[in-house]
Amino acid sequence: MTEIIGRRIVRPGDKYAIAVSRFNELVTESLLRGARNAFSQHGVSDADMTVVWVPGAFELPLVAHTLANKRIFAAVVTLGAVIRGATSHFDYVCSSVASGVAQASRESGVPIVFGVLTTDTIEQAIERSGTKAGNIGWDAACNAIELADVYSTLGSL
Ligand code: INI
Repeated sequence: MTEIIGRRIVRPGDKYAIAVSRFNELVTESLLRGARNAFSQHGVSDADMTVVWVPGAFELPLVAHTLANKRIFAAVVTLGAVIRGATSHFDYVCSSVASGVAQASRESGVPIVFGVLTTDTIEQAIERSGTKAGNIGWDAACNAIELADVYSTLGSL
């Protein structure tokens, strides 16, 4: 029989960490709410969620890496909002966060989900943080649950 790996099942007692940046807090607060709601609705208790605030998205990779290396979280979610301004700062922050999160995940072997909005405008960010284009925080938490299940199953093959 074919073994299918990759469902969305929360194992009782699994803990999840969320690293969220304060920059553009209007947006990131909503992303955090979406992520927490998704975890709750999949059966993760408040006590099994750890939330760490950092100043900006640039700080997310190191905190995510540190959380992952604690070996107590089934997965880590990063949440942030990088919104294009008049300078090239946006590009540096975006590329650093994206590659930093990917590297942290590879180095730790723990799934770290990229829930960082990178948009041209504040309107686009608001649309993706709980209004007409969904909530990327919710999506990130669902992805974390799915990946935690995948890696746990792969580990026991
Ligand atoms: N941080 C963000 O999370 N979003 C942004 O849009 C942003 N912009 O545009 O500057 C931003 N900058 C701060 C950066 O993430 C660091 O916190 C800061 O450079 C200190 O290291």
